Amino acid sequence: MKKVWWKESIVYEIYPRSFYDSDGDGIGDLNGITDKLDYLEELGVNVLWLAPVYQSPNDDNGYDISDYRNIMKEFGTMEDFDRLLSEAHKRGLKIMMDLVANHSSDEHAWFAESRSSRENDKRDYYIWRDPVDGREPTNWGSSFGGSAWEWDEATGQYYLHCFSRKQPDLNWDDPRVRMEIYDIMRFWLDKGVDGFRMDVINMISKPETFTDAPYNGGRYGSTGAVVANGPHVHEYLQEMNREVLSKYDIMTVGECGGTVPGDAARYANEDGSELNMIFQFEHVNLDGGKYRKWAHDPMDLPKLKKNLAKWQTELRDKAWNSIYFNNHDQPRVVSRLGDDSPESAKAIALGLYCMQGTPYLYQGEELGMTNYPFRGIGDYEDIESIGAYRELTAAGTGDPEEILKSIAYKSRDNARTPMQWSNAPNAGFTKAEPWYPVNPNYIRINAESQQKDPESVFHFYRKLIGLRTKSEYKDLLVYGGYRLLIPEDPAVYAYLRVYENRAALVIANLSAERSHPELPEEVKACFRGKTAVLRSRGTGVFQDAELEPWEAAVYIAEEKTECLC
Ligand code: TEU
Repeated sequence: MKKVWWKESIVYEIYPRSFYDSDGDGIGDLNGITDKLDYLEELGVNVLWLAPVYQSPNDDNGYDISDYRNIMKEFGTMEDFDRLLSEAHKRGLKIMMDLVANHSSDEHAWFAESRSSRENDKRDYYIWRDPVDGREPTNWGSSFGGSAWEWDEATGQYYLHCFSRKQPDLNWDDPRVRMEIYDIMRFWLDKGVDGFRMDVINMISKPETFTDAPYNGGRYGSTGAVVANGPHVHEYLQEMNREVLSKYDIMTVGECGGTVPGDAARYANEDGSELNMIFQFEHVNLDGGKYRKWAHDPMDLPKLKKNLAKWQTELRDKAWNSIYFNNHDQPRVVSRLGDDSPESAKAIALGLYCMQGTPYLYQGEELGMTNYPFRGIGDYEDIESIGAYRELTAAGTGDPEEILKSIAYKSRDNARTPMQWSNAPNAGFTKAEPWYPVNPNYIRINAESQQKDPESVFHFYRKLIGLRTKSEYKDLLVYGGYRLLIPEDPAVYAYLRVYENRAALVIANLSAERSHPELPEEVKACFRGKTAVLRSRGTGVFQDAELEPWEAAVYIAEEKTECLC
């Protein structure tokens, strides 16, 4: 397996709107990120993924871009961006931008031209279709509720928008569109940007013919089922790689919902002809229910462990994994897999981030920031949550209280509350009225108090990151093999990592109860008496004893490990 810097990196996603407000308008900004680079350097991450910072009307908080070559006014200026990039590089921090190329904003100049007339030269930059039997061309639903088709009276056709009606899908089958996107990528890479996270990149190649999609509990067909992994997606990514990516030493990760390991082995293959890695969604969809993600059932740990193990083993030597449970679209993992306690935050982190693959942290995860205490639909800002409530209640099949409970548990707004810097008003995020409410638990959960507390979640993450990036066990944790242990245990996630003569036992009690896992004899023999190189709590010496609630540890062995392979 080739060794390379992006496999050995730890990525930290920043949602700029909620990170730090330096100019007192209640909205996070680029200078605010620059002001916090020392904090990120102390944490030990080495790549910063910026959620979109381009000009946008913010219908979907920046994922609707109206000008790909200019900075969103609320976030600052291009000079502010250049300063952030320069200051990050001075600290050895790389910057990864968020490329949103499946769709633009309807306020982009391209769409203004495309919609102006059927004969306009840019008409085919987007996807227009005639009505079928006087209505939408297919039954496809938007991810944000309603139909994926919007009627345009002026030209008598519908345009496709897999997301909001203000996010028209670009037509990647038109080579001019592809060349426009490649030019935009070169613009940012020539400024020194270190890579791209690519938004829903496996949706860019639409099917040759548009037919109805299967229903999945909603009023509309499931668009993802017919649009993901389209007929030309690999052709287009290989072209992007030849035209742009292969010419720079950068990192790329494609957001690819609806993929299985076989797909990832193509998108993120080791021969480097497409992307470095992908975000797949199987593990974060396991606790879905009748309404897809909108459920609040607890995660079934044996199901989760087997799914994680499947990706660890089936990509081995074929493609590279990303490891995540948090981002700007996911609820807080300490509320989803833990019990909001700092102990559970540490145990989850150790269990997740000792696996093979590049870890992706999300702002505030390193503090154990939790879900927000929503009171009702009026508390939400996210277009997806509001759309889901409208869609689910309109369908008339669910109890509104149950629906609200599910939305509270899974809403993307849980991840978008302002970063909690201190116990000052508004958690030190802003001196103005914040664009979105701060989680009231900031008094207890904030960076300033945790930086002073060596036992805090922050310092646990810092030590865990150091284990993967600076310690003598770096190659073991980055490149080592993986073997799942005790798959049926309902509470404990345990696995081995093996590299040359070294082995690591990673064991995490992901429950609030004491637990006594039945590890295989050969494993116990190999690690008995070893002292943990990192532990969340407990004695730190491996013995065949009960684990405390949320006890997690990493043990290393360097002899008799051959029996573990
Ligand atoms: O998300 C893709 C997507 O499918 C989202 O609906 C996401 O997977 C879902 O919310 C998780 O349950 C990307 C961006 O990450 C998201 O923020 C954007 O809203 C979306 O694309 C459109 O650009």
